Amino acid sequence: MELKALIFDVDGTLADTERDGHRVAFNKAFTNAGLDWHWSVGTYGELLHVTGGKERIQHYINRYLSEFTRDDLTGFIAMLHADKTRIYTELLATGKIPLRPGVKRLLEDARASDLRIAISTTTTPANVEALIVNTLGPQGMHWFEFIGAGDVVAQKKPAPDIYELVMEKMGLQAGQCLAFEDSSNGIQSSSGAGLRTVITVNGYTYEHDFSKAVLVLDHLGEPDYAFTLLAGSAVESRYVNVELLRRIHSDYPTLAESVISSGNLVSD
Ligand code: XBP
Ligand code: MG
Repeated sequence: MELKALIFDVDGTLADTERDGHRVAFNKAFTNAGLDWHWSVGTYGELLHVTGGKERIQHYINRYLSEFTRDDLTGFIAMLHADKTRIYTELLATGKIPLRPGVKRLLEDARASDLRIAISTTTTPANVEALIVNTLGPQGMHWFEFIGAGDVVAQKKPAPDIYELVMEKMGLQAGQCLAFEDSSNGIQSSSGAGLRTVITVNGYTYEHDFSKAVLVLDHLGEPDYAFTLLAGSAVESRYVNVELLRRIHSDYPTLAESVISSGNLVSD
């Protein structure tokens, strides 16, 4: 199948948002609510295995604060999380968190090559908009054909729901897309939806299991700032562009296609 679309995760993939963005915003929201909770860089790394901010707070209470009670705990968590979202989007507006190397260039290359682009993330829609607007400008919102974000699916990553929703909205099959992820939860979600996945690791995820990835890199690279290949074959490339992605796409069968071909059916 021909490559038609690139589907990007946001946190950790488009930008390194977790340690100095989300974590900081969670901590400020806790302080604003009069709580003495503090998520250190290390603690936050452990908490990241639970995707979704509200789910992460709930998990933290269950795991570390079994005595903590509120009449309406769900409402309390929602209030904390709304404040965290406000703080986080204000933080992004300061421009302190840039896109990762190669991201803007690859998005522009995809647009110039008529590849469709979309987003698949567990983060809150307002956070996605704040990142895009503050890095690509307001017109950046039009670059993405569909933004699948937050509570729109029954189960967040590592479930495949959000990738399945994005493909459904775009009228595409897994064999026509490539996913970009940074974490174990992310690749479980994308590969669970049958997608080939390119990984760019970060400080929180470099030791995760990426055995299902078609390519594992430290970042997407730029012509004057080569990526380091961690797994997979990038041949002589120094940076990820559409030409390389088309080659990768044709070299690797998706899960769905390999099942079809092992049943002796030919896929296009
Ligand atoms: C990202 C997340 C998000 C953010 C917080 O995962 O886990 O929960 O940390 O976002 P992924 P919210 O990159 O795999 O999508 O607080 O808005 O939920
Ligand atoms: Mg991510």
